[in-house]
Amino acid sequence: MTGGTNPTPSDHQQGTLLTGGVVTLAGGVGAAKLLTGLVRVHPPRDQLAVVNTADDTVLHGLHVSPDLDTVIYTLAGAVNPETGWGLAGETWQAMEALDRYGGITWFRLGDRDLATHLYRTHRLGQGADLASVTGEIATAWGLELAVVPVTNDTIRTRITTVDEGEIDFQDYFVRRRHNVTVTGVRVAGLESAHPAPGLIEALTRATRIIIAPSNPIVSIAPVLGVPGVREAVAARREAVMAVSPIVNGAALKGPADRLMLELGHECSVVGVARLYRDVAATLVIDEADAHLAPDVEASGMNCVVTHTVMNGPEEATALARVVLGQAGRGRA
Ligand code: FO1
Repeated sequence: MTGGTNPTPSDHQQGTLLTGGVVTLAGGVGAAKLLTGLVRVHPPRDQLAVVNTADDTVLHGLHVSPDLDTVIYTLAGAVNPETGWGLAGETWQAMEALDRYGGITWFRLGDRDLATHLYRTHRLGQGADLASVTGEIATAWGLELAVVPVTNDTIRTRITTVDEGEIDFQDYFVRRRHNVTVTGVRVAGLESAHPAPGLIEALTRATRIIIAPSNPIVSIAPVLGVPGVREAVAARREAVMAVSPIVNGAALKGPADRLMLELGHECSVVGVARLYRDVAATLVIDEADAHLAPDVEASGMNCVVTHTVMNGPEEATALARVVLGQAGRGRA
């Protein structure tokens, strides 16, 4: 049973037609913001967002892909501006009804957002792969930029905590509000995962590869960790520009700062440079960290200093121009 007619993604939306162009490695909210700028300054049909799926989870039997949905909803102009995830103007009647049964309500799925998870789960159950279903969802939201999961295979971030041992990522991130001490992070399923179809070719041909200002440990590391992806990105190192998610020693959103410290990394743009220097030639840092530019360069990366905090589309667009227009050294 199919119901209606499923959206037909273009070949580009399937990630197969990219003949150059811009590839962005993406987590959720920070990446989505930068992408809103990138589509304003470079043709979206010449761009591919490669999105982390290690945050994905199954709740109520439904496959939820938070980072994919955050990127799609944001680019469609439909995201909840207060949270950065979920849909604007959402209602919560299903969660209220679920509460009656004592069902899982700590991970809040809005009424309209639920339709995305119902559709995705149904299509996966029909045998479609995640990249195809993502292409259908992105097409239905009117996106021209291609959005692909890094892999069609199941990868899941597992967090080792001091008090409770290993727990699921969303258990850590949402249920415990990442307010626990972490001693380790691993991504289950990585070793046997395959890059999404067309991804390695896209990385090989890209004119520019951008590492979005996403969490380097739980968003970008799973993307780079899919076998073949890190090697393909490193082979294009000179074309790779990373944007630091750490500004003035702190993460703008989420637990990247705390995680970096707990896992033994310096929580600064220099710590970020040490994580990315093997795969990226250039690190874009915020003006607040301008004094650390020499240390970033000493660690082996070119450094571009500019305004990186994106509070709206204008700032995202300005950052996108820097990321696309300046590959060399010095200040923007
Ligand atoms: N984040 C929360 O902090 N609380 C939630 O209840 C929540 C629900 C949710 C539903 C759908 C979705 O796509 C994302 C959702 N997120 C929620 C965000 C999310 O899980 C995290 O921000 C990411 O996984 C980290 O990138």
